[in-house]
Amino acid sequence: MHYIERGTLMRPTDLLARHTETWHAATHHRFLDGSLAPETFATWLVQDYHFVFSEISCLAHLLARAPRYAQHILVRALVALEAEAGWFEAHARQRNLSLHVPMASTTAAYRDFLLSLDQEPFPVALSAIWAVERAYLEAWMGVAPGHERYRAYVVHWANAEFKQFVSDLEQVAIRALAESNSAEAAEQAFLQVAHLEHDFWEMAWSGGGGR
Ligand code: HMH
Repeated sequence: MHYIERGTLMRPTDLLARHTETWHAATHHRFLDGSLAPETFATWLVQDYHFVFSEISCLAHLLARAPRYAQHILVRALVALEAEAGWFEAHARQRNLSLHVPMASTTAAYRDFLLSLDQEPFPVALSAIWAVERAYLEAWMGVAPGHERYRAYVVHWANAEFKQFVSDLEQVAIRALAESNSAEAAEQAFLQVAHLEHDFWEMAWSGGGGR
């Protein structure tokens, strides 16, 4: 594996081109094809609800030390995620699913990673968050409009507003990275996000077990 050298100027989108296969595995999965068992979908839903909580926590930490130019996008992200928590609660109610279920080990690993971003330089943490959001944008856009039964979920991320949000986040991450010397660490964090995203689909597919 050839990593970006220290001091190299990098845009977060360069990482997509540098790791096409890993990124493909993060954003494509049979889960997304729509022909999944209802229990598989339910597993994803309750585990992603946990994920949203971990991301809110991570973003709140990040906001506390954000430079002025990054505050707006982080506040926007937090507002969106808090609304998303309510959205998951409504869908769980509709489907009669309890959200009080233990975290799968993959969900816990993702939480640990998100919380560990607080120890990273700000540009590294921010570009990791960009990768997290970009992963869902691509995954759901890739299957839009999707099976009728799951359309409400697909369009939750496969829409112009979310696309704009990810693109705005990208601009802020570009600025943060340009002012730093963190390309190598940002690449490592990007790869961790890619692996965790893949593991998350696998976990949902295997009913919460597996990795
Ligand atoms: C696993 N990745 C996962 N869940 C999400 N909700 C997102 C990304 C987007 O916030």
